[in-house]
Amino acid sequence: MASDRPLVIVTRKLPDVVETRLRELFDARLNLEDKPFSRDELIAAMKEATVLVPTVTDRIDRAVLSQAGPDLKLIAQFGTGVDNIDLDTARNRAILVTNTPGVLTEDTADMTMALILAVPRRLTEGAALLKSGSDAWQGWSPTWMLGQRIYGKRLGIVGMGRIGQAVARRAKAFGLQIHYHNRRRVPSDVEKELEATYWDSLDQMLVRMDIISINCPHTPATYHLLSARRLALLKPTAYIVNTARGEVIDENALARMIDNNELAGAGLDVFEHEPAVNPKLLRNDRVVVLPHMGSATLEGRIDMGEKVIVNIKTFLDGHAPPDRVHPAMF
Ligand code: 8YV
Repeated sequence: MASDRPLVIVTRKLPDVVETRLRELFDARLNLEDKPFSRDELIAAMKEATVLVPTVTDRIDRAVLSQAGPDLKLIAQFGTGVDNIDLDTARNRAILVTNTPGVLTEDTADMTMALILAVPRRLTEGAALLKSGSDAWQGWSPTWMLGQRIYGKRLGIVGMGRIGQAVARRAKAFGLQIHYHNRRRVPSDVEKELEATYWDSLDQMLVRMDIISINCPHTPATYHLLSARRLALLKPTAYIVNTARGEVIDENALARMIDNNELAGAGLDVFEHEPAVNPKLLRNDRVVVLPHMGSATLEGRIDMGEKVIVNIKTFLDGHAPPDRVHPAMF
């Protein structure tokens, strides 16, 4: 017998406690196997569901949205970034989109800071060498495995939203001098707290920095914001860290420049064509790569699930869900 509760289709496996609550509240169709939906499966889900709970791995473009069924009223994204969803088409079809901002700020900032530390100090290189079991380590040497000092360097943050500010707070404690570029200048009390220097010209900031951290969303305006031309503005001793979205950097140009010693290295948690990673980046010891783990803590994923549930519940109860996404926000 069909349920009289609204059908909520979840595209990926979520933490048990989140799935249990979804089942308690809604007619929730879960993906216990965590097998990513094919495009056809996604379209089939959109035809049937009242609420879809997708993630970054579901590409909900105009063609997919155009096949949504009449019941589909809400896309409650499990994640903060919504660049996988065509927001304009969703709005034109009167489908509301929500996301999960705020709850993954600290985890993502921690991972960003970890990469800022790991790349100049050659952390993964040293760890991998020892674990390889080889006899490559003949004991301590004064000139071996030297990296670059972090303390006192200049960090340029591209995108000074919640995550950018959380990165700045951490970086300041490590003795980095904070600079940032953002569409809007942040309030002066925030600038003061972070002792942050604002650059309205991204180019002008790039030429002066020792480390760049990408913390802006991926939108049409930020696609390849770090283009080959802009990457060439960086000092050859500069490092670049990206925990935002791969599309913000021209990945091919980045890989080529690190290989050619035109840049010192990179720490990357995200990639332009995930899950594919440019083989040049994988091969290069001066590049630390992580498989999109920025928000990957159990607590974070449960908090994200809780946000999804609140968004769905308030919406189905006839209220405005707290985390509505408007195309103009991005
Ligand atoms: C998420 C993220 O894990 O929330 C985001 O925007 O990039 C990740 O940390 C993923 O996107 C979930 O959909």
